[in-house]
Amino acid sequence: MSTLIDAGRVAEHNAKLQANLQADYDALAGVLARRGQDIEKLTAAAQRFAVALPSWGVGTGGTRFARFPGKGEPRNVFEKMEDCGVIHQLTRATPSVSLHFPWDKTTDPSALRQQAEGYGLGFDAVNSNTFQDQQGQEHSYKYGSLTSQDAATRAQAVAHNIECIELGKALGSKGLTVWVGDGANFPGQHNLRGALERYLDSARGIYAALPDDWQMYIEHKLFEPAFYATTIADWGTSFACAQQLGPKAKCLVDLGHHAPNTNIEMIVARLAQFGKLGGFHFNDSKYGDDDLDSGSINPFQLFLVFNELADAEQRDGAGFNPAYMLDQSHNVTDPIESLMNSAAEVQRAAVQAALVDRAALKQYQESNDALQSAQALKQAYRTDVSAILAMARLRSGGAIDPVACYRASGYREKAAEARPAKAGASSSGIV
Ligand SMILES: [Mn+2]
Repeated sequence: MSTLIDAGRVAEHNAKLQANLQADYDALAGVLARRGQDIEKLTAAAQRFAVALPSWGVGTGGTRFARFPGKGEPRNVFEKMEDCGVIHQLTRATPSVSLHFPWDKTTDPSALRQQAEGYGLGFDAVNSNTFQDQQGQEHSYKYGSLTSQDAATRAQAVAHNIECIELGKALGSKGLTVWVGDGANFPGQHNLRGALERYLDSARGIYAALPDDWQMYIEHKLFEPAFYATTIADWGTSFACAQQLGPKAKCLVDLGHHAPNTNIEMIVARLAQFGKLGGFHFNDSKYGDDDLDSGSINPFQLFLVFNELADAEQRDGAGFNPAYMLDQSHNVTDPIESLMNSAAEVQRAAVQAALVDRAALKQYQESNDALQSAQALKQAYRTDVSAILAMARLRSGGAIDPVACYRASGYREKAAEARPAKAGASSSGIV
């Protein structure tokens, strides 16, 4: 694998930190051993953990008001892959990239695939985009895409999704994520049932084009840009559509796409129970679809989501395999640093969930011991597993402290020189 940051630099960085890490790791191993847990198993599981990077996340995002670009932002999909390559080189937890079309469209998919392989990267689900008009597009999505009142507009949106499948096939992807902003801004603007009927009719056209080993992820979102009634607003609608479409259609849970205080872990449990949990877009939120860094606002919620995933894995075995992806907008940080941190925060929640003593928890639950049930979760959540994450990175060839290593490498400064800002560069930001 070719490395974007000199491998010698990473080794030098690790050499400085390794003795302290070993001491922390040994101390944690002792704590966990007293609880009957083997740290080596947890570290091996952390090494297997993988979350996909969003290609749109390596550029600076923005809000409805402004975007303040950073230096050295990638200007095309190949430069985005370089940044993703750095993130994976240092974290070893992000071996795939989720592309967004047409933003990431290339006329040379084999070159893109080759570049990705060089960095040890593959391609996760591809994303279609019918929430904005593209240059030269015949029919506008101003009043909807898959749900448009106009048959030709719907056909255009279906054709775009099928094109995404074709592009994904050329890259080795196995999934299509479909999110539409379709909906109404005013009561009465849409016939609510009619809009969903049109959505399903269009979605059937996309589903029919899916290869047998592909999945279609239906992403719901409560509101925005439709501020009165989004057609696919909640997990119930997503679930109903996934059931209507067939076994290859599943629900995608974006953590920011719910009303405040929604019990997201319960949604996860429900979807897992009925075999329709397709995957995640991880991020964090305070008020709405804030697209903040994973674990930055409510790390306990992230842990509780992974607690349900650990439970589902125990019940359903290897067949339970939801797709993990990050979906964030980085407005005030270096996107590479945010993505490295976020991958580690999701990985942290997964390791913490693996610490839960499930047999003890079951006993507490069966004896209605509410206090100890909650404590069983809290004990796992309060355990600082940072040494496990760092050891997993070290053993997999990454950096003990990815952000420190990245900053010392001067990668951003070099990128700023090599990538002068270009008008109309490939889009990044909020999805
Ligand atoms: Mn999303």
